[in-house]
Amino acid sequence: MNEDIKKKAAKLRQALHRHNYLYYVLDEPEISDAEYDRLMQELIALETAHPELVEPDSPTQRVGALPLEKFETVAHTIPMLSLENAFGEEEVLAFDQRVKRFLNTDSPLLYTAEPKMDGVAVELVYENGRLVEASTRGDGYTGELITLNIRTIKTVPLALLNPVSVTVPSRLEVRGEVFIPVEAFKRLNKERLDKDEPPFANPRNAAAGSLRQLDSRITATRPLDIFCYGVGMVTDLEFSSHWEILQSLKALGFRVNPDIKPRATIEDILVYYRDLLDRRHEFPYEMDGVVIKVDDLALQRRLGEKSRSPRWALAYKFPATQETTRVLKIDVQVGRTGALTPVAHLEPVSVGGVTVSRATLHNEDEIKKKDIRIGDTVLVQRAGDVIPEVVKVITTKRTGVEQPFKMPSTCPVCGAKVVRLEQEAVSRCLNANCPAQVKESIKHFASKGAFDIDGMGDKSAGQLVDKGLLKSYADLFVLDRATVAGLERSGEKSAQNLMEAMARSKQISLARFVYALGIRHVGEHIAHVLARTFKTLAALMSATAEELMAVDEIGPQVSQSVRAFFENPENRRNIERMLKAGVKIETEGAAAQEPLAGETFVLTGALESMTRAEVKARIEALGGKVSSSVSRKTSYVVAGKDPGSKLDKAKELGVRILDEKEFIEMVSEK
Ligand code: JCF
Repeated sequence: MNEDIKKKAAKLRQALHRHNYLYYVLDEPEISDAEYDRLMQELIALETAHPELVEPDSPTQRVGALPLEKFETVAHTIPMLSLENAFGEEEVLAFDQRVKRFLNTDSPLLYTAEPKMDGVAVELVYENGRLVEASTRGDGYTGELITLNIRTIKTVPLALLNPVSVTVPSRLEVRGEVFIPVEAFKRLNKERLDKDEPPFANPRNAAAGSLRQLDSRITATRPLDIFCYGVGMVTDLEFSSHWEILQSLKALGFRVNPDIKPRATIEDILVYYRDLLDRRHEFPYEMDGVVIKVDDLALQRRLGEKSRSPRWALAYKFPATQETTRVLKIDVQVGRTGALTPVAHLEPVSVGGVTVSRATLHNEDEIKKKDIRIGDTVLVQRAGDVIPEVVKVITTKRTGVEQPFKMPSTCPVCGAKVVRLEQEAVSRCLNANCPAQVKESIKHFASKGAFDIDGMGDKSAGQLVDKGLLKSYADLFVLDRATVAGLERSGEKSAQNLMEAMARSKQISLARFVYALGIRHVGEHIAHVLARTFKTLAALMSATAEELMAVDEIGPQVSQSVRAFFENPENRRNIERMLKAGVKIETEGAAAQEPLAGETFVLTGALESMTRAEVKARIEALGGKVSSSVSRKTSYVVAGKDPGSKLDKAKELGVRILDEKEFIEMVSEK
């Protein structure tokens, strides 16, 4: 192999590692996205031409690899101990006293404290500056090897940064906590709900589940992040304090929590704790307490460990968001799709400052698995924005009078027969006219991403259905003002507002309209895809299963569900009635606003007037798609300065090539 090519690849890898760090860890990029992409493309081209150059720590290898059969286990060189917990200031002050007594000193000690992350503890092993192994904490002594999954996390360095101040150690074990930031968690769960997948109960479960994937390509799609907080075995480096370790980790390219309190007295740490407790919801990540560590490593060594935890550290936990209470009764709610969800009514209890009187029990199997009975004393928890849930039954509190729950065989709302399909965990009421389903489908129809009718929530929809004034969402637009004004707790003014909101909502994009219909498996995203592809309602309604399946991202399940919906005569009638009542689907408007709908662009080289991110956003705003590789399906290749191999490929396949001027013209005149 040509030495120059080898050197060139190494240089590219190093540059990409650095820019990845500047972008993801520091959020301070030094080069444009276009430039970054150019470097990446260059490396991909080199590695494609010389596959023997590919190394596991190459920046090109973050996309995930083929699935494993199972995880191997690995022993930690130095055990990953857990932390002793404290739940009040007295316990923290007692810890400080204990440490001083142990060290036989009266002088104040300095502690470094950090938010305690509620995620998954991992260890990353670097040999000669490269990530070679990553594992979970496991039982503290052996963990599972999850190297492929860890590699997909953008904020984990695949190779150490090499600033002059820090030597590259031949072996470096770094410890940290993998987590999912709060906003990313909400987005992830929303996407899952849209796809009819069960949401994660909390960010911790989501992070753990994502790391436990045998298929790292799935992990690669999850918004995982990491904060590193310590080291295991380290060669060639000397540290004298915990704070210094954190600084060195930062210098080596690791992400270290920016909200750490360095070297403070125990009193100041208590102030820090109170402040974090007050402001915990302002942070982009969830924390469940504060970790307090003796800063001086010489003192840490003298203190040593007890069997399970170090004597030099303490986890001062936030007040529990789990409490025990009693299940008073279990009833069943009927959702928009007829799914029956058992809900526990609880003796009200304050969980982390919020009163909880109900908890979802998910479905029948979940109740069986946890063996939850009416009258049971249970542990309930509330995590973030999530609906409270029952963690487990305190079986020692059983008296023998507790009653097991049985799923009703008829719908508690309409009395229709309840059916549980074989492959499904849920039982359903199959009566499409069931008032509960109608209420929920109207609420969905009026919700933000759909018709966005302010004022058509629980109360109004509930009353209108109960009074027999609405039998489906299609009746909404024929409501008159007098009827609306006649609702309880609805004066003239709010009736007027609701009528105006409905009138305003009648002008609607095809994507919102399709989402509003409440077709199973069609969430906001899929509705957009369908609208973009078929452009008119008529075209979508008459699309065959094959035509639907041919669309990127649409599989047999969605295709079938869409077909079934539009084949149902009642649904077709409802749509007709809405159109008659003045609902205007902005078919042409949408087409005019999305002139690039159906077109796929590939970018290569840098534009002078726009960054790559801007180009992408502009194309997508106009309804087009950006793809990373050129194929016969590519509509245009946009070639800037220093284009890469994609330009050659485009020429080879006869794909239309736009230069910067042509591209700007295309996206600005419209
Ligand atoms: O954030 C955490 N969950 C966390 C756990 C932070 C730390 O600094 C830790 C830890 C577990 C053990 N430090 C040790 C020694």
